[in-house]
Amino acid sequence: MSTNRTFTMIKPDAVANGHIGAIINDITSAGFKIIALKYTRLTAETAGAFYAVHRERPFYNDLVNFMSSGPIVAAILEKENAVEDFRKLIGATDPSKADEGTIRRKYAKSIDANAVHGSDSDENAAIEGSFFFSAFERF
Ligand code: IDP
Repeated sequence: MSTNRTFTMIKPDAVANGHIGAIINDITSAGFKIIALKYTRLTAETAGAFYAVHRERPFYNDLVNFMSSGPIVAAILEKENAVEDFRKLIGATDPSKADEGTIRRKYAKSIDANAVHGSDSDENAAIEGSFFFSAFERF
């Protein structure tokens, strides 16, 4: 994946609360192009593998349970400066600390159920995009 791409998930809380359309609209309105898009569901095993980097964190088990609790939407997005600009668009991890107008501020209720994921580096964007999409799906 080139460096002008990032990876996102619309998390189970935002899917369950009916925010898929509004969140995709916010993303495309901010200038991101959708390269790949998938409605799917993580198991405890695949969520655990996706978040393996957080294995030692105290919230790891809760995070894995939450992320496998319902369907999600996974997407690869393209824009100049994608990783940094997307982190700005979603806002801080804790929605109560996220700036007004950010996706987490608008659609998230708590630090764990925080509506969206956004890759934190170009390297992780490539790894995470490949986790969900084959080379054939992310041209
Ligand atoms: P990020 O998603 O903003 O990059 P990370 O620190 O990488 O934040 O954490 C990954 C995910 O783990 C968060 O999006 C959130 O769902 C969950 N998380 C982070 N910190 C906490 C916490 O203190 N309690 C519960 N869940 C947390």
